[in-house]
Amino acid sequence: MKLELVSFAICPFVQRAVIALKEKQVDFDITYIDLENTPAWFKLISPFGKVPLLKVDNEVLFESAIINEFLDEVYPPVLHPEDPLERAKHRGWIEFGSNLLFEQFKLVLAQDEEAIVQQSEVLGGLFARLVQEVSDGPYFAGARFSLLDAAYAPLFMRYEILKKHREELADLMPSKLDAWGQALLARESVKDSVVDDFEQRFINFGQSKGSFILADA
Ligand SMILES: N[C@@H](CCC(=O)N[C@@H](CS)C(=O)NCC(=O)O)C(=O)O
Repeated sequence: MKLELVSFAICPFVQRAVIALKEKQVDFDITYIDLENTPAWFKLISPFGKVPLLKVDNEVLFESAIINEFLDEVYPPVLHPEDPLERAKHRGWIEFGSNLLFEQFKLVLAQDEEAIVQQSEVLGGLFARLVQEVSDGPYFAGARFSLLDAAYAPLFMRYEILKKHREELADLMPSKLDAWGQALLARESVKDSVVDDFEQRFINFGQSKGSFILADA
C-alpha cells in the first residue's frame, strides 16, 4: 500500500497519525498544505475540508481517530488495547483528548488577560477530570504505549511551549499528567513527529491570530 498523509505543519490531529506511523515504522509520504489557501484538489477529496487525510493507494481516509484505527489494524505492533471494553474506553478518552485540543486552541487564540484566565479555568477542569483516569505511568494505561498516548502527545507538546510564555500554566496541570506528558515527549516517535522549526511556526501562527499568550515571544 502507498500511503500519503495530507498535513498542515502545526496540526495536532495530523501529528497523531505521524506518531502512529513512526511507532509502526511504516514508510509514508507527507504533503503539506496551507489551510488558509487550500488547493482545489484538497477541497475535492476532504469531506470536512480538514486535515489529516490519509491517501491509501487511490482511497482517502479522513478523521485522525479513524486513520489511526486503520493503521493499527493493518500494521504491527497493535497499539489499541486487546480487550474490547478497554478499547472502547480508550476511544472515549481519545475523544476527550480531541475536545481538550480544541480548548487548548482557544487558549492560544485568547486575545486578552480575561479570556486567558477564563480559558485556563476550562482547561484546569478538564485536566482534573482526565487525571483520574491516568495510571501510575509511564503511559496512560501503564507500561504499554497505546494509540491513546499517540492522541495526547500533541497536546503536551503545545502545552510545553505555552508554559514558556505563561508560568501559571505549569500549576494548572496536575503533576501526574505532567509526568505522563514528559514520558510521551521523550519518545522518539513523538520527537520525530513534527517539522524541525515546529515551535517557531506554532508561535508565528499564534501571533498571526493575535494570541495574547504568544505576543511577547
Ligand atoms: N476531528 C478532526 C479534526 C481535524 C481538524 O480540526 N483539523 C484542522 C487543522 S488542526 C483543520 O483542518 N481545520 C480546517 C478547517 O476547520 O477549516 C480529526 O480528528 O481529524
